[in-house]
Amino acid sequence: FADDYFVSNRRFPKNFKFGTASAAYQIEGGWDADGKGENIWDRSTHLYPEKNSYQNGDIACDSYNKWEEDVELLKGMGVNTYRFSIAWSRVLPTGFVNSSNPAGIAYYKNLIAALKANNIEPLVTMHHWDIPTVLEDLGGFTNPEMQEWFVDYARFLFEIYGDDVKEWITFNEPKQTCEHGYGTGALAPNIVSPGIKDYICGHNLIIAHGKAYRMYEQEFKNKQNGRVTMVIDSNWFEPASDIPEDVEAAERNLLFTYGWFGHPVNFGDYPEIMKERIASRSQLEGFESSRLPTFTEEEKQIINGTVDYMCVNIYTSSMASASAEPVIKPLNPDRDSDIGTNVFQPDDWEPTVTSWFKVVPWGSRKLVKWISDTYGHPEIMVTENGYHDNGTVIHDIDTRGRYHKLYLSNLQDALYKDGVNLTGYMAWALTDDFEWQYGYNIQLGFYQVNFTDPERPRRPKDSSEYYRHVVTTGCLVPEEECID
Ligand code: PNW
Repeated sequence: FADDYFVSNRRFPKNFKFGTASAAYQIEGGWDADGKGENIWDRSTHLYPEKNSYQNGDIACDSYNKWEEDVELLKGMGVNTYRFSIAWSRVLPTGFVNSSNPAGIAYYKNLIAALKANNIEPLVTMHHWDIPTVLEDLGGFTNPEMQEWFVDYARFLFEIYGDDVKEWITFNEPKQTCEHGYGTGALAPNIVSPGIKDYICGHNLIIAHGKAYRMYEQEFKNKQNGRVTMVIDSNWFEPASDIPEDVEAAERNLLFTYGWFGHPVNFGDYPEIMKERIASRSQLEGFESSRLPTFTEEEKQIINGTVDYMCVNIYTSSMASASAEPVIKPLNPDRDSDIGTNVFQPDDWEPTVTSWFKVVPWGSRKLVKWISDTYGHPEIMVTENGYHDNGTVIHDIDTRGRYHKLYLSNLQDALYKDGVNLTGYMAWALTDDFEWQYGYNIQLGFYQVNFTDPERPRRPKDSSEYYRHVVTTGCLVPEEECID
């Protein structure tokens, strides 16, 4: 992007939700502390260290012990919202509701109370990739029973925390959970079954979400008055040219990515193009029925309209162009062939340390505009956005600081110029953390953590100052240049 891009000097609305986001496995540590059960990330990092950069989250940022310090950092930063996740196996060690763990329950009770005492609203994710291994051994998201196990877990959370938590997220990034947990195998539980188990996972997860939403509606909504939603991640896909085939290729990628989950929870079914293409390729591959499962009429009713507002995690963008129909490989289906387009990132887009991650601020504006247009102008929250480096850079104003500035400026244009009802922005992340398969080699925090020091000290990076300025003033530029 051009360096002369004009950074907006307008102020974000007074009630805009600014915060940071995190996930239990990435920060807590205490993997077997005080009765916590094993989850699929504990198992993956212990049994398959080679799949996880030979590192693990056994201690991570030690936020299980240092949560008060983290709340102090949040308070110092001036955020009004904190997004975090509950480790299912910390509160329910086996995953089933008959196994509850008082120490785990107390941990989140205390955290929530401390946040609220500091006027920081908790935005709570129920599942950020870490299901208890007992449930995984029963098939995890490939077992339809998972729908009911999740509903039971959700009810347990609403009962315990629902008087204090008013903003609930059922699932974080089901695309990652299913595509990489059960398709490519890059993420725990590291199951390799592309084009089959990834879709089965998505199917059960969507119904689990829908059932949990309905249960909240029926059993809690009128006394607790909270909101329930799902977080969906997607790249923006830019057509490689303006020929109709490339425009269609880009749209098709958005539908197979954001729409895979966004359509069912808004409209009650998968996008037509997904159903058509997977069914027709499945048939050519010799399957009796589509590899993409079908919702029953009853399931459609359950899932239709089950997000109180929409969420998106944004990191980067890609270009898409039309391609010849990928060859039929009956024994090796995969999601990319189901999409059937070329996807790439041009060499002249600004790189980061991560191969798939180029800095594309304008893509964030287009993505939230697409979500707004596609789903009837709902309220939208950006629930993650952040910049990868190798974690050694303290003076990160021109990298991470600039990244947040440019993405926020584009998002603000979506709000003020495109009429997108954007109400919040959660930066990933407050502190450096365990970055899944990359271990500690990639980092996104406003605070550096020394992972070789048993005390896990936090040290501010320069970007923390910038983000403090943004959230406390609502301005992306110096306050004196900001207009109201
Ligand atoms: C997010 N992609 O995952 C996760 O929600 C976080 O837990 C994670 O730490 C964060 O990204 C930072 O990397 C993603 O391939 C993983 O586009 C991959 C993609 C996007 C998001």
